[in-house]
Amino acid sequence: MKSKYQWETIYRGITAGDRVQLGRGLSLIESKKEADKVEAGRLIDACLQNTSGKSIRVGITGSPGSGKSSTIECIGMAAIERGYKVAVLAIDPSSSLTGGSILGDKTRMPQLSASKKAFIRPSAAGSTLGGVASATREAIALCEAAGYDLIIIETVGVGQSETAVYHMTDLFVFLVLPGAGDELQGIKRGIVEMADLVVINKADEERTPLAEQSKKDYSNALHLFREKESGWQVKVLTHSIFDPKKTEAILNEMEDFNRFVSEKSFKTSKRQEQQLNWFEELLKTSIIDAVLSSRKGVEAPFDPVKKEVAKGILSPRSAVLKVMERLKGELNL
Ligand SMILES: Nc1nc2c(ncn2[C@@H]2O[C@H](COP(=O)(O)OP(=O)(O)O)[C@@H](O)[C@H]2O)c(=O)[nH]1
Ligand SMILES: [Mg+2]
Repeated sequence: MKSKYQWETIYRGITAGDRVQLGRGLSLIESKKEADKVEAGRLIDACLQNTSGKSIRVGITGSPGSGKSSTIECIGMAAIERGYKVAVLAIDPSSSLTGGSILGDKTRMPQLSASKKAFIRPSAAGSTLGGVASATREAIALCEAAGYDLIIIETVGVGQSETAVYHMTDLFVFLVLPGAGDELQGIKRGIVEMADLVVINKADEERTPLAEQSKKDYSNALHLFREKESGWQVKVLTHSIFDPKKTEAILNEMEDFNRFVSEKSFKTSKRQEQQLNWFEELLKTSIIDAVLSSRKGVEAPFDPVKKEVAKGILSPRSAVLKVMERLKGELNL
């Protein structure tokens, strides 16, 4: 079966700024059809040649309801004022598992949705977080080839998607609510440690004093964390979607960060590392798939081993040794 997509046409459209072709390109990279996968690969290779070192890739995480989408609307519109083209992508593994995708978030971004300088795409479909993350990385490449130079990725689901987004962005923002200091302990502490910028959102009305207190608490706590490899000093800012000055301050901080990591070439080296990790992750899942998944009517190469493991004849440890021995032999490793 031939693919109904033609990568060169899509690529030409994307680089000419044609949003319809960008949308088609994104559908192509998510397609599960074998014929499409070849076209998709060519398209991504071509787009990767075109990704811009100038772009800023921003990941935004925070609990549901903390105001991520609303804040992205503010930052995005302010960035457009400064001449950026803004792409907003979402990662939501929970919705892709059930087959749905977050469209509701678009309603939180009415101005961006209407702007010709912005492109909003709900979460990629996929059956695993790894799959969704990989599709999102490819989406970043397509958007950059289309000239979008501020790419914002919102984590929608909870859990591991934060780490996935951290590994595909230059700048990681953690959005918290006033008074919610729990983040400084337990599992959330790991996310605070990943952050390049902490934003206390909804710093308005009766929450204003509490937001200022939280800002102090976070700033103090951050001093105790290990310094960033790049030497970047993580700041804590307050924000309210009703205060454009605060939005401007966030955008300034993002631009400062971008200058800082660009000058010291940390941005390039981090991106190269991320590319390699992405490759290794994909390779791992492909190898696992090839080894473990059964094909229709045909026994997968290691099905007999699996059966022995299930029955308790072989321990998982011995089974892995056996599989690896065979793989190494066949691959000459
Ligand atoms: N007062 C106030 N409400 C906000 C602010 N930012 C977001 N909200 C509200 O918080 C709710 C959740 O926002 P949303 O952007 O959907 O959060 P998300 O789930 O993190 O994307 C919405 O009702 C927003 O209007 C803010 O700065 N101040
Ligand atoms: Mg949202």
